[in-house]
Amino acid sequence: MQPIRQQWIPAVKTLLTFTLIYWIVDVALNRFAFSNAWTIIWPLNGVNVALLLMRPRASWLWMLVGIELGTGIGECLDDNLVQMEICQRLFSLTEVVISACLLPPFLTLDRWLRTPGIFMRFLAALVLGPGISGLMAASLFHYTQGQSFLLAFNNWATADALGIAATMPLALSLRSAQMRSLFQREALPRTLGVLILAFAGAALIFSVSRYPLMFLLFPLLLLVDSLLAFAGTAIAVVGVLFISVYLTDNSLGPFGTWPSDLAVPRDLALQIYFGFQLIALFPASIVLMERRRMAEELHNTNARLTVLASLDGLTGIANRRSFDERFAEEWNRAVRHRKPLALAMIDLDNFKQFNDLYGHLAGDRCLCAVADALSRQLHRPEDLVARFGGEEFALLLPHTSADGALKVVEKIRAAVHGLGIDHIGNTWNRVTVSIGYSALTPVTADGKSRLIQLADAALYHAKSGGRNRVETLSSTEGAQAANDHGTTARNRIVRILGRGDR
Ligand code: GH3
Ligand code: MG
Ligand code: MG
Repeated sequence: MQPIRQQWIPAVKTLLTFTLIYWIVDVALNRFAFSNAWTIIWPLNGVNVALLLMRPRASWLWMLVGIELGTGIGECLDDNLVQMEICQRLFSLTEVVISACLLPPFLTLDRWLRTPGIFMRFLAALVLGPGISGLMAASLFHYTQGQSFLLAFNNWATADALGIAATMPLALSLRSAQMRSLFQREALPRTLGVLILAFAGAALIFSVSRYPLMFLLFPLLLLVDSLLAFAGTAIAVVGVLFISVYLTDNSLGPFGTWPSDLAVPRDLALQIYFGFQLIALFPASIVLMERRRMAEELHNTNARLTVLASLDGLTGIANRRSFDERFAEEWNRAVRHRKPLALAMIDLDNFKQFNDLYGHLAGDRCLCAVADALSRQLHRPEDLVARFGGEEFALLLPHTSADGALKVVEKIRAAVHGLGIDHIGNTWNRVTVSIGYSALTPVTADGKSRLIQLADAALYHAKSGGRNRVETLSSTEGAQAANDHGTTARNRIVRILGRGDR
């Protein structure tokens, strides 16, 4: 009992919902819209195809029955014969099913538009669905009412094909991310502005008959596409089509004043004209969308590459290249603002031995852990820690005096010690770092290497002083060291200052 109820209740719900909605829509369209113009465009089947594409095939049956029942009731209330209406509903149902079967199922708009062969499938859906049901309808009207077969076919098939070409893209776009982005608060004025432009252009094109403005429609729709993408164009197309049908139906514009003695009648001329515009617009819209997507992808890839190129491959922190760039920037900023800049060189103690004892892979893991510990000690966004090379790291602290730098580097030294990574080849039996730092207020654009030399010399000091310690060297000490060749410590500094790579 339970499974049967579970199957039937949703089916009946679907049936009743669609019947009610389509009944109301059909009555509303017949009452309030242009009742004579349905032979030019029949908009509902495009929506129906879109609804089917959005739902699994298993649920199609009850939706279709609801759709055709609701529309049928609406049409019968409009004085149509019941038997004729039943036949027309069956033809309409055939059309919708054929078109929906020819098109890919809809999950997201972008994916749907990027289905291989989508343009050919769109074209086939436009031609075969309305074409086959048009043949059926034309036979019915020809044999029961004596209508001209060609006229009856045209009234049915071209109006439906135009409806599918215009309303299906809109119905598919309604819940897309593209559509949402068009109506976000920041984008809304632009979206409305472009749509108003399109509608005003359409009103002009289809109300003026003195000048041939019809050739302006395609460039206008392409412009809308380049500004509002597929979803925005889908809105514009439906609006423009309704404006054109309304004005033509009121005998205005190039089609409204169409000479009645021509071989091609007015409505067919408008349908052919619009049909070709829409068929040409569809692939153009896809090409523009792909172009936008590729430009976006390229931009994202470039951004990713820029980030990758600035990071150290092993530790994931900034590499030497980004250190050099940031150092130059911060140096120049410090010159402009007359602010101090501090630099620290951090070197792992006896790290060669660590590798010898534990292997290079363990050495790599240790470098990563140390890099992580260093990063966690920095709290200002402008501070930077980078892998300078090998087992050396550089720390850049803008707007920081020597006193401030001391606090940071001491925290760093303690943090690495606190990691507690075993290193029996080191005096403390764990991994430690020695740090040399220096701070100065730069006055000229050149002289960056001076700060590196001072920090490097101080690092040498820390090493010779026993390791796992921090040392500094002020600018004057550095200058004295360069002039004085007396003491061994200062000789070492001179040796470092002389190292070509710094
Ligand atoms: P000191 O305390 O004087 O700095 O001694 P040290 O052994 O750390 O210094 P030295 O310059 O003699 O050796 C540095 C070692 O760092 C050499 C190399 O084995 C190791 N090293 C450098 N880069 C890497 C790396 O990327 N991975 C690993 N595992 N080891 C590295
Ligand atoms: Mg070293
Ligand atoms: Mg070392």
